Amino acid sequence: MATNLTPQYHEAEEEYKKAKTPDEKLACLKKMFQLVPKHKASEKLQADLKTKMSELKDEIEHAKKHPKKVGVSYNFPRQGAGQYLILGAPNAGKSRLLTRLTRAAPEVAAYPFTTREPYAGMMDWQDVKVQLIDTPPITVDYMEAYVSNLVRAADAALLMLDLGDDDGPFLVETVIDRLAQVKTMLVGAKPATQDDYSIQYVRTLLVANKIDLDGAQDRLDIVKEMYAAKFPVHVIAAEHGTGLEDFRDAIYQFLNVIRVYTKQPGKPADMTAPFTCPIGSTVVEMAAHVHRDFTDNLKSARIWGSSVHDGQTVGREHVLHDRDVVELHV
Ligand SMILES: Nc1nc2c(ncn2[C@@H]2O[C@H](COP(=O)(O)OP(=O)(O)OP(=O)(O)O)[C@@H](O)[C@H]2O)c(=O)[nH]1
Ligand SMILES: [Mg+2]
Repeated sequence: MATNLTPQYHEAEEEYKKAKTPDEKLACLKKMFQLVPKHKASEKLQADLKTKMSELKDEIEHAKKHPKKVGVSYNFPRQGAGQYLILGAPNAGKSRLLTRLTRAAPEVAAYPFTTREPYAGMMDWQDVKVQLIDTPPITVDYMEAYVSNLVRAADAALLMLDLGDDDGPFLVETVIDRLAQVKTMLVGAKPATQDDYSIQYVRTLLVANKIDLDGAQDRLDIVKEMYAAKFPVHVIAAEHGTGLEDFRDAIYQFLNVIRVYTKQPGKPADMTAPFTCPIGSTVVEMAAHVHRDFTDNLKSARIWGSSVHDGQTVGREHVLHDRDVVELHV
């Protein structure tokens, strides 16, 4: 027996085929169901449409109860002499610190969970720059999934502690624990040997902030007792700039890098833009930063600096010092 479907039904069916979301599909199916002539010959079609509508309703309900987690990720290519992540509990002053040390302007506010996304800035130190990245806070219940990846990729971390809050020292412990759960260990110094290579150790300075507030000195005593053996502790008041100049030095020094300036034969050195490389780097290791080809082609170098006679010729394996001027020869 013929079902005799109307052109309107076929139109609705075409719409259904083009529909993208479950809600759109359901709307089309309802329309189709209304347009099906209700007689014996169309019973099977009516039953099919009902089944499809019921399945879609289930799908929509399920999606409402279990929203898909949209994974956010951030990627900050390292810039300057090194990259630090600023970490800590809510309201510790992470964003304020970034505004004091760089020209970045993240929101700073007197309530927790102000920062929702990472925010990068460049800190000047003498003739180099250090990259600092502010992050959303970490608590027992809250840590953005991408934060641990950022920490693992960074050269080091600044762990901020609020000396204005009795819980400050303990909230920092939570931050350390949360990261440790995902095999990201904040440490003052990396262990000499490592058995478990899935663990990433990240060298960290503990930053005791808000020393200007009442009771901060007493809390600092507790902080030192809890953490001084584990991390270098720096005391500041980011809001007022207290201790920031020494802290700026400490941030650079902790990277353990040296500056090296390059010069072309017969020309003065470019003293404006040093290369930075790890303390203990050799001439050839440094040259690889300048250009990959030097790794194979470099024959020797002439050096001007504190540890050599001016213009002394050295081999590829000569160890460099901070502020050396290097002329590379192929
Ligand atoms: N008294 C005092 N207040 C400070 C100091 N540093 C920051 N604050 C204040 O502390 C509050 C929180 O500062 P933020 O920099 O927004 O803190 P945060 O750690 O980024 O906070 P979240 O983004 O929520 O994690 C603001 O009201 C700041 O002005 C300080 O050294 N002393
Ligand atoms: Mg913030």
